[in-house]
Amino acid sequence: MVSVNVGGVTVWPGWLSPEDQAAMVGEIREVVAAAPLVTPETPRGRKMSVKMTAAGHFGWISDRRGYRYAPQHPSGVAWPPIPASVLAVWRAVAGVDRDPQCCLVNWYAEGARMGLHQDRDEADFAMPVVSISLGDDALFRVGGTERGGKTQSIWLKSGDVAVLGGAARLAYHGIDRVRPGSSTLLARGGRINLTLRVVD
Ligand code: MD3
Ligand code: FE
Repeated sequence: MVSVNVGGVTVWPGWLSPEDQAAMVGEIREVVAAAPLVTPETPRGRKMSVKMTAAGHFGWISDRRGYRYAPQHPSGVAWPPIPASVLAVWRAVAGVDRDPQCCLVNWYAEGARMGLHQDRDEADFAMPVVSISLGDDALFRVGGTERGGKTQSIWLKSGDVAVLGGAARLAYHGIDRVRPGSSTLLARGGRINLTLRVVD
């Protein structure tokens, strides 16, 4: 298996076989059945284009009161457990002795995007973030640790795993666009991104 380094981010193209991807999507559908996707609202009242839910001890939520990690889905139910197949990816690539406490599920329909941001709501930036891409290709952009710096772009494809650690942990990053029809994994199209994190 050969990795690619983009702006300090390590990407493992095709880490998951098509069979493993299909099985993982089945497990994520169970997560979504227990903890339905929500359209997060920013504290300023704008709706995000990505729908979200989570598994694990914490989920990341955003609403008019602000954004934060929370131990429950907005409906009040506990987040379902992180699927075993997802946990296995973390244990293979994260290189740390802790397990993730959050598996954030980002669901991109056609036209959804995620603006450049830093992930800094976690307590320990020595802990990496691991990302798993499923479904349609996405144009991922990563820059430096300061807003407005140079950026690099790479297409993330279904089955790719990215490890965001070291200096890249606080890099600005986002998803510019998703390429409709580029994968047959999801019957109705779109993209799922899973991010695994240690939170506290
Ligand atoms: C680089 N998600 O959930 S995953 C997010 O594809 C998020 O849904 C994107 O950014 C997505 O916060 C990108 C790749 C990723 C995740 C975390 C990072 C890249 C990162 C943290 C630091 C640097
Ligand atoms: Fe992020």
